Amino acid sequence: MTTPKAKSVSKKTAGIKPTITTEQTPIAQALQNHLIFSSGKTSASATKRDWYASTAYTVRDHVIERWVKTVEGYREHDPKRVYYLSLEFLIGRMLSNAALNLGINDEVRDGLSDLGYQLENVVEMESDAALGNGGLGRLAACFLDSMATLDIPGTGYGIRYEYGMFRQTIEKGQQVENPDNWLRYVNIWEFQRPEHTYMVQFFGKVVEYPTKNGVGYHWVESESVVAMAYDIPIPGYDTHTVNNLRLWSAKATREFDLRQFNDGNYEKAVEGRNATENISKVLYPNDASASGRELRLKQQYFFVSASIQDILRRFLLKRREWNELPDKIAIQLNDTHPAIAVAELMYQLVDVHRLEWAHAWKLVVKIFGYTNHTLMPEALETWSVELFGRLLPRHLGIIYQINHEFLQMVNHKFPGDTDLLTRVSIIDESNGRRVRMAHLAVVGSHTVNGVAALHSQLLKTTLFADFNRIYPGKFVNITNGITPRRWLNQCNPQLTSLLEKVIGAGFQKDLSDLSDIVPLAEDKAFRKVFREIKRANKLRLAQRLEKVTGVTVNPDSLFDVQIKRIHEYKRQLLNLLHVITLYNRIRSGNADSITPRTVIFGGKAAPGYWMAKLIIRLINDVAAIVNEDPAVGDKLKVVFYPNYEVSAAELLFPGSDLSEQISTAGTEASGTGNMKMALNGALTIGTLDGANVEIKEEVGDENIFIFGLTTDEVAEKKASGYNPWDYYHANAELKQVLDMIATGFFCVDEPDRYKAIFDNLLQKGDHYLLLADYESYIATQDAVSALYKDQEEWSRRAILNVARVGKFSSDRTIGEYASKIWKIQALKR
Ligand code: F68
Repeated sequence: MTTPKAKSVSKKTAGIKPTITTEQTPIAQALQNHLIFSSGKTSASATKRDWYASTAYTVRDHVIERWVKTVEGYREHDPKRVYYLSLEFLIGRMLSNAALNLGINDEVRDGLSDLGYQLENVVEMESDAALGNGGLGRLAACFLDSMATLDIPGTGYGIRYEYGMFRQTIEKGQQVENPDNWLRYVNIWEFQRPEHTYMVQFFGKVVEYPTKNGVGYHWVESESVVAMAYDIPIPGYDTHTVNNLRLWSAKATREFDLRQFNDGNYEKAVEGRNATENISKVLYPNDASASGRELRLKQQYFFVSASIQDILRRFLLKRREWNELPDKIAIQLNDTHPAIAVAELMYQLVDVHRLEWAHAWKLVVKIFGYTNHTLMPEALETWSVELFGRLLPRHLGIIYQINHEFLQMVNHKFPGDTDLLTRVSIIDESNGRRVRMAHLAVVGSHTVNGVAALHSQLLKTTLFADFNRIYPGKFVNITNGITPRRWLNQCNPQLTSLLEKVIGAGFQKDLSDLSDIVPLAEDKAFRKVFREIKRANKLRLAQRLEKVTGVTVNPDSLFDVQIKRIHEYKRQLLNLLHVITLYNRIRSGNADSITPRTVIFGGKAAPGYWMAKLIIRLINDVAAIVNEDPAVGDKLKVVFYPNYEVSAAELLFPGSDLSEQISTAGTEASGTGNMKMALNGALTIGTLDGANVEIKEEVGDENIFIFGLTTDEVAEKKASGYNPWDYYHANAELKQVLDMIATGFFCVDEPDRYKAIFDNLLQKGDHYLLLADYESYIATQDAVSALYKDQEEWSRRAILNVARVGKFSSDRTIGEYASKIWKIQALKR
C-alpha cells in the first residue's frame, strides 16, 4: 500500500479538512468526505481499514439512492412479490460487487488511485459474509443478484448469524475450526431496523375455546423472543433495482431478570437473555446432514415466524381480500429448512386472522414452492414429535390436521393402499415418531423442483416417487445457475474485457451471447490472448498459494482443482488416489513422460464428520511427502488451500485448468462450481452426475472428460453385489496405492492413521464406488495429461467451454422460477 499523494491532501490542512480540489471526480471527493465525516479520520491517520470504510460508504450512498426508489416503486405499483426463505445466504464480500453492479467500478478505482490507493488492496479488508455452508447458500446469493438484475420484486429472508461459517486453519495437517467473528468491525452493508421487530413464541401449551363453527385454539404460557430486522441492499446489475435481504437477529424480550438481579445474582440475571440471543448466534456448519438439535429447530421457526409475520404485515398495508394473497405473494422454500413456514402461515391465517381452515389451506398451497437440493438420506430433516410438540405445540397440532386431510385424500385416490399411507405420511410412525419436513414441504407446496435435470428425474423416480403418483405434475426441474457478474466479470476482469472487446458487453445480461465467440476458438491469435489471460490468473493464484501454504508451484503446470465441501460422495479421495498413482509412476522412473500438474484441494469438513476430516489430513500428509520428494521436482505438487470461502473461490476459479466434478453418479444434485470453472475456461473431468450431464450437452462430448459408471450402472452394480476386492486385485496400480494408505506410507509416525480409509473402501463395501470408477478415472486423467501437452487444442476446447455455458447463468434460472413457479413479472422503473 502506498501513501496518499501530497497533491490530494496537503500536509497543512490534513489534520482538519480534506483538500478537495475541483479537478477531482465526485467519487474521489466523496471518498475523502467519508473518511472524515463517517470514520472521523484524516488521510494522515487513516488505516487501510478506514479507506475501505470510506470506499464502502461512498459506494453505499449510490446503492441507497436506488434502494429507496425501488422501495417507493414497489409501494406505489404494488406488484406481486416473491420471498426467498433460506437459512443460508453465502454472499461473500459486497463492495466490489456493488460497485460493479452499479457501473461505478472504474470511477471508484480511479478515485482511490488519485488518493494513492489501489482498489484491489482496499476490498481485501472486507470480511466475507459467510452465512452459509456451500452450494445451497451460494445459490441463494446468486439468486438475489439475478432477481435484482431482472427487476423482479424479490426479498430474501434469513438469519443474521453473529458467527458465520467457521474459519478453517490447517494445523499439523488437520482441520481446526475457528469462530468467524465477521461482525467484529462495523458492517457497513447492513441497516438495523428496530421498527421492524416481531415476537416469536416457543414452548407453552394449547388451549381450546368454543367458536361459532366449532373450536379455536390459543397458544398460551409461551416464552417470547424478539426478532429484529437487519436489511442488506442487493443491487442489480445495470438496472436501478435494488432489492432487500432481510436478516433476523434474536433479542431478549427483557433486559434481564430483575428478581435475580435484586437478589444480587447478576450472572443469573443475564443468563436468560443470553440463552434467547443464542438463537441467532451461529450458523450450523453441516452441509448435508440434519442435526436434529433443539437450537436448530428454534432457528428455523424463529426466522420463519418473523418472516411470515412481516410478509402478512406488508400485505395488510392495503385493505384487501384474503383471496388476493396468492396474487400478491409467492414464497420459495430453500430446501426443508424453512418448511415449518407451511404450518406457520396456517397458524397466522387461522388462529391469528381467523380464516376458515379450508380457505386458509387453499391459499397456503397456492403460495409455496419447495426446492429440494439433495437426495442424501442423512440430509432429510425429521424432528422427533416429542421435541416438536414441546417447542411448538400448536404447530404440531396443525401438522397433524394437515396430515389427516392429506392421508384422507390419498386414501380416496388409492383406496386400501395402507403401505402407501405409511410411506407418505408427514408423521413417520416407524421411527419413534418423527415429523418429516420434506413431506410437509411437498404437501404444502403447489410446485416442487429439483436443481438439475438428472436430479429432478431422480426425485420423481426415487425419493418422491409416491408423491409423484399422488400429485402428477407437481414435480418440475429448474437447472441451477450462477451469477456471471461475480463469477466472470468480478473474478476474471481480464477475460471479461477480452470478451467485451470481441463480442460487446451484451453477454453480461444475456450470457447465451457468449456463443458468439465459438468461431474464435479456431483463431490462433485469439487462442494466444486467451492463454495469456489464463496464465496471468494462474500466476496470481500461484502467488497466493505460496503466501498461504508456502508451497511454490509451477504456473505452467496443469492446475487441477477440486474445491467444494469435503464429503465422501464428492470423492476427494478418488482424486487423491490419482495423485498417489502419479507419484508412484514418477518414483518408478517415469517422470519424463508426465505432464506437470499442480493438484489443488480446498473445502471444509463438518466439524463432527470424522471421515471427512481424516481425508483432509491424508491430503496434507500426501502433500508433505510428494512436495518434498526431490525425485518429483515440479512434475507434481499437491496443495490444500485453507479456509475455502467465496473470496478464495474468486481467485481459484479463474486460475483453474481442470475442474474436478467426480461425485458418484446419482449423488450430486447439481453442483455449481462445475459451472463457475467452465465459465472461466477450465475443462471438466467428471461423472455423468448433477449438472455435469447438461454441461456435457452444452459444450459437446469432445470438450469434456466424462468417466465412470452412470446412475443406472451404479444402481445395478450395488444390486448385483458390488465387491471392491475384485477391483483391488485386478489393478496393480490401485492395489499399490491402497496398500500405501493402509500401511502408513504417508504417516510413518503413526502407521495406522489411515487404516479406517482402507477399511471403508475394502471391508465396508466402498459405499461411493471409488474402486469401481478408479480405472476409468485414471485412463481419463491420462487423456487429460496428453491433451494438455497440446496447448493449442487445449485452449481451443477451453474457449468452447466459455462459449457454450451461457445456459448456466442464474438469470436464466430465475427467469424460469419467475414464469413457471412464482408467476411473477418484472417491475422496471
Ligand atoms: C440439505 C440438508 C441439510 C440439513 C443441509 C444441507 C443440505 C444441502 O443440500 N446442501 C447443499 O448445499 N446442497 C447443494 O445444493 C446446491 C445448490 O442447489 C447443489 O448444486 C449441490 O449439488 C447440492 O449438494
